[in-house]
Amino acid sequence: MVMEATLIPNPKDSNATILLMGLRRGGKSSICKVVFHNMQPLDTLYLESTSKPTTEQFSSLIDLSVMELPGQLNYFEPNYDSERLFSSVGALVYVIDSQDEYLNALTNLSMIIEFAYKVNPKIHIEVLIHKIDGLSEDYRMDAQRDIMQRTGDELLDLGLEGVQVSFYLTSIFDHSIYEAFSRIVQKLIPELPSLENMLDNLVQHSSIDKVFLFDINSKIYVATDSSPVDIQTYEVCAEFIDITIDLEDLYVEDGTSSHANGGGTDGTSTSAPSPRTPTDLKSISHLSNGSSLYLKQMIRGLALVAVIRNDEVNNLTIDSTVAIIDYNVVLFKQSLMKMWENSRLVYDEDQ
Ligand SMILES: Nc1nc2c(ncn2[C@@H]2O[C@H](COP(=O)(O)OP(=O)(O)OP(=O)(O)O)[C@@H](O)[C@H]2O)c(=O)[nH]1
Ligand SMILES: [Mg+2]
Repeated sequence: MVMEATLIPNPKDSNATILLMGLRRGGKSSICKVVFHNMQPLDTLYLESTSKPTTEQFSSLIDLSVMELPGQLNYFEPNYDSERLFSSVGALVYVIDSQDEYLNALTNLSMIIEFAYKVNPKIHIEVLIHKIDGLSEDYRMDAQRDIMQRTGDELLDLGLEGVQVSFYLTSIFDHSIYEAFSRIVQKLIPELPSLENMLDNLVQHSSIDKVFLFDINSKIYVATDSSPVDIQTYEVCAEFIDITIDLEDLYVEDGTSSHANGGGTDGTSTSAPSPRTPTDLKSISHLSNGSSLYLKQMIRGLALVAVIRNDEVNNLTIDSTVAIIDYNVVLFKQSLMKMWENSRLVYDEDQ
């Protein structure tokens, strides 16, 4: 399929654009590098201040653009077309440095919300209370309460009390930034309700405690079943992706890979430095607490990762449990492919 590149954003793609804003040194570039380029958090220390708007494209279940508007820019000067910009984005992510004096940031934030909301009432407004690694547990809660309260007051003054704003406590030094970005990206995926339904279905028919649909490269989850997300479970599942890929790499020879465990199909791998995209990753690992981790690659750089419980209640051996899950996961993958083709079709017809 041939995709035409155009300079003007296609309005149909528009809600897959995320705009990152916030004062200087807040952490916008760092977030981008860590989440989407696997940069080590400590290496962000050496990042230079961004001097002009920068856009990066990421392809996952949906094609995503992330655009950083540097803190040193004044978007409201007349020669900057903020109106067009805001009308074409799906989410505004505002980064607040919680280790710094944040009152200026809050004034800036409400000014931006007022403008963005006027131009684009459907925009999702997401606030990251960032760099919380430097704050004590108590202080985090206080900062969050204070920031939410003040933002609410400012919006009330502006007559914008109906505007929905979501807040997240984040840091690039732990998984909180991935968790926040997962939730933000999910709001931009039109197929989310069907995906969640499909995952709930899978959980109901297999001995699965929790299942995520991960973007392999970024470790963002684009969907999960409707049971609550526990950050530790998320961490274990995200790390399982890395372990699986590392193991896979060990077994790569001369451009063909034979799989470390599970699976059976041979995948092809491209040579070294470019990020490898194996085609049929699969792996299972049994944990000491009796449960197991299950990973299977899906379409478009996605992997399904599930926590399987020890199903002694139903007298199932782990092998038969896995056989059932294998079967259901194949069905899930087929539905996913069908759903994806259908959404492409609609998209193409509309062109
Ligand atoms: N402690 C801590 N420091 C962070 C975190 N995220 C980013 N930083 C640091 O914050 C500093 C500034 O980060 P940048 O990503 O350059 O900030 P920016 O928002 O892109 O700044 P401008 O481009 O000037 O608008 C860097 O030294 C990062 O290492 C975090 O979660 N915790
Ligand atoms: Mg920057």
